[in-house]
Amino acid sequence: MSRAAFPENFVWGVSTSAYQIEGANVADGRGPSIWDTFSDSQTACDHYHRYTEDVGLLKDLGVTAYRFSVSWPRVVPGGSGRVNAAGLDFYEKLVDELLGAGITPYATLYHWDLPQALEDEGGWAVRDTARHFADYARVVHDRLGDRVDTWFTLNEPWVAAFLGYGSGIHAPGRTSPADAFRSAHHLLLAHGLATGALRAAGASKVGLILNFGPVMTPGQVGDLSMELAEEDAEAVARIDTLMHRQFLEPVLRGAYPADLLPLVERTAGLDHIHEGDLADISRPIDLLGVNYYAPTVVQAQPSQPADPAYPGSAGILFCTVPTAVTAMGWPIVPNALPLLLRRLSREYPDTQLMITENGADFVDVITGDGIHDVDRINFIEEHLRALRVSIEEGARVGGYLLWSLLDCLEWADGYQRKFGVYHVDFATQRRRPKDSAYWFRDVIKRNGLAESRPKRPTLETVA
Ligand code: GBH
Repeated sequence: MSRAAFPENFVWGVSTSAYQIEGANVADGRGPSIWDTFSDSQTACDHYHRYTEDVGLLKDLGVTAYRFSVSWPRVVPGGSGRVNAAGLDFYEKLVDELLGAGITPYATLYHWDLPQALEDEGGWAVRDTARHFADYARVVHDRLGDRVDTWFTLNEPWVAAFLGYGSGIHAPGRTSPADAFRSAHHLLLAHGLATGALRAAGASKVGLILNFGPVMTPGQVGDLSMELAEEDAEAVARIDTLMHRQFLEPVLRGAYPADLLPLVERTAGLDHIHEGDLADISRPIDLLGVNYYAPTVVQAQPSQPADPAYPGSAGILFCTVPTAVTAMGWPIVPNALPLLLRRLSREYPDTQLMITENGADFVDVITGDGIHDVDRINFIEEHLRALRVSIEEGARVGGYLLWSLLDCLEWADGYQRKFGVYHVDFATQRRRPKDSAYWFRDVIKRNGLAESRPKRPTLETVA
């Protein structure tokens, strides 16, 4: 394998999610979701009506896989009970279109769009939601299981629990630290019960996707090997437990981390964790999806109150660092990716990994001759180089799915965030490839990067 090539059969793809692209939120019997309530129903990219065109874009890119999410309220409008056949029809047509184009569909069953009817009964803070999710998983598998092999139960349960019920910056916008911890447990239980239901129905591959923001101090952003003072090491460990180990350990080792339980008990009690739950939660999975965008930068600061997205984080300051950032303000640290993959490979050596999201929001330069996004290209290129190093070191990473195919609806941030390799004009819904789309297509075609990095044009090379 050359310095820039990727392994044979490496999966190249892109990811999207239902609420961020579909629109058509009242079409064909879809029920309301918590995001319709939180931020008014949106047209997004109108993908529901333009999916054939969008599969055409995937074909142009040459991807081998496409990860999309199924909208729970489209399939089960009330969250439980009556199934909306028209909702399933849409995903069946999408999957058939993908298969016809030679693209492997990866279905995510939950990317944050909880049916509003279930939120009205307590949402993820109540246990029944987990059971309803497993029933819904079964319904989707019954229709698509003969054509979809790879299933992801949840996307980023940390975000759903702690931004939805802790800080309230995401739907349903609740701000209860106790409910955030309860939601985290019920999301894990939902994953476990759905995994059981999918297996019983004969699903071939089941996975879970977590968000990873490797935790480090400002000093470590510049020098990853830097030694930490004891209080900073404790701050890093506590945030790592809340954000990562709270999910990794129950799923992959069948137990909550010992340092998490006192934080949960103090905030929410432990009554919501029933005997037998961890056996359900730790059913074997085939694949851990890794979403990586940026590190989480913290340091000890005794006077600091807890951040509502991290209940139990009193005494820890979340820092900004003077490194290059994306338009979201997220620090660009490609070297954190090998660090993360090394850690996952060491701690969970039997787990197969896939990068299920990586990408960046930047301001695109639109001129008469195209949409120029050299910053996005550089971001992806640097992360792919880092990933290539990890694979060489032995990390079991089977693929890379870029976020995202289209500029789309960035949750609470709306439409001004641009993560797509295709530009979308939301007034006309016209899609146009950015430079990064052509660049990514070439990476896929070559199964790797060019040996030398394309230089930015300088005055001399232009002249
Ligand atoms: C992904 O989440 C989503 O899966 C996807 O839908 C979304 O469009 C994409 O990222 C781009 O944002 O400041 O406390 O929130 C990424 C979620 C965002 C979680 C950054 C951690 C920083 C901590 N991550 N966040 S906080």
